[in-house]
Amino acid sequence: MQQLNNSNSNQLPESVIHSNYDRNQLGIGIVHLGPGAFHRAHQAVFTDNALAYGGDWGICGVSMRSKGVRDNLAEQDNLYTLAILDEQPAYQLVGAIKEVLVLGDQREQVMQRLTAATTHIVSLTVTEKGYCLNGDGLLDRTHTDVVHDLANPEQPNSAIGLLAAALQVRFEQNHKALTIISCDNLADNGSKLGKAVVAFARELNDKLADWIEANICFPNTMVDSITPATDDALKDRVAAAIQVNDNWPIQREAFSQWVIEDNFSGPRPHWEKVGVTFTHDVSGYEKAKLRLLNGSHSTLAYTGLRCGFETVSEAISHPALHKLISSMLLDEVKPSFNAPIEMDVAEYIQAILKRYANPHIRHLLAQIAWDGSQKLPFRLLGTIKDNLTKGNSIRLLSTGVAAWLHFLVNAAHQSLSITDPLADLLLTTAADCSGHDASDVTKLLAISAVFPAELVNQSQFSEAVTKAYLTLASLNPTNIESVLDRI
Ligand code: CS2
Repeated sequence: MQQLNNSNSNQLPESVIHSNYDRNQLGIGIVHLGPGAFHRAHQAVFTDNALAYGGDWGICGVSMRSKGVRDNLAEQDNLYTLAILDEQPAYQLVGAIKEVLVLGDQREQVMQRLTAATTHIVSLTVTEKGYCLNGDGLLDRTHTDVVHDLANPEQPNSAIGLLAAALQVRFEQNHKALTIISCDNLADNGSKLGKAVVAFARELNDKLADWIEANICFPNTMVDSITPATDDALKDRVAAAIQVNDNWPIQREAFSQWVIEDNFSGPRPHWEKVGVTFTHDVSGYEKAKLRLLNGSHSTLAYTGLRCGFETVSEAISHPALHKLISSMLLDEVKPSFNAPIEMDVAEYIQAILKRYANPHIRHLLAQIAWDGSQKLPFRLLGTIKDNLTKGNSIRLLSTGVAAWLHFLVNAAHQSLSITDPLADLLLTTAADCSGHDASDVTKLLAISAVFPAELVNQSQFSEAVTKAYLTLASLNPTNIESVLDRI
């Protein structure tokens, strides 16, 4: 079977969707840090669709460390297939990514792209841990990468250091400003990114920090589309559908939403013509998504794994887990924030539960379970904090926290590795836990990098997590209904 490439990309089956633009004439206007599956399923697809309305908005992807995306896409002229797996499956050829570089191998080319006058946007999907933030959401100056980059500002390893280095060159050469767009799941993502870059720059050069503050926009955004990791089954399915080999197709649900604060330093693609929402206040959309979708995703991941399920659709199909998640969303998360006036939150919750039940998407709970120390503060702890302030219930929210604690203790006892930047600290602490004592909770809530002292010191919180932890201690695939009914 032929390899997908420029020459055969216009001979694919008629059913394959593709956006109408001349890719050969397409210039690069966007640099994206972290061209992983979510970027390629979400922002790159919105951009590919917007290219039909003109503009040199080709994307240069920059992998901070791994070479896989670059090396696999290089064999196919950086083309790839998006498989939309829903009631009506569809396949789209995506050509917006024109180039993929690896920072460690191609630092000079990366800097050339970042400092080019034709680059108007830098966007990021580097996951929560890529921002090098502390528990207060500010730049963590003790972070290994930050320490390295401040000592070696021209050889940065972190996204923050790389952005500062690129802005330094643009500042010195008096280049036009650009817009830096965070597309990661953290609250106030753009504001936090901007503050971190300015704080980093100020350590090196006050004038640069002042210039960034005055000229560079960091719009907040909300991003949403369920995008499971690529597996061999997807590769086989795509090869059969498009009749050429694609080294790295991407899969996602039909639902895809992007809300961007209308705050740009310069030009941007015609994203508004392809369904992107521009607003002056992203916060309502962001809280709705982070708290309702991501908060329930993490809760379902840790409870579902303990119940012996592998995927989101399997777990949400169990009546007791469906009841836990829907009650948590309706009774505890919904009252925790002010949704955008146009949003029907009850309808949004039902849509989330339907999305989770999508039988065409195989979304692994183990993938969602990654990086809990970076996710729970935005997904559950912020909601708990607000509910405590308002005097609202935190019983079900605390169940998600308690389920994560059991996930850690189970991993430690089974000598399993976990994907989390704080893995060593988490597993060392968890190894000292029995799995069924209240003292476990005291030990794990003492991890201040995750649990702020002002939250832990509120007895309602520690008592609710302890109660849920002790109830979940006996949870297993044979007693799901009886145990969860006691929550
Ligand atoms: C998931 C998210 O892996 C996870 O943590 O909760 O990737 C989720 O699928 C996306 O935010 C959906 O938009």
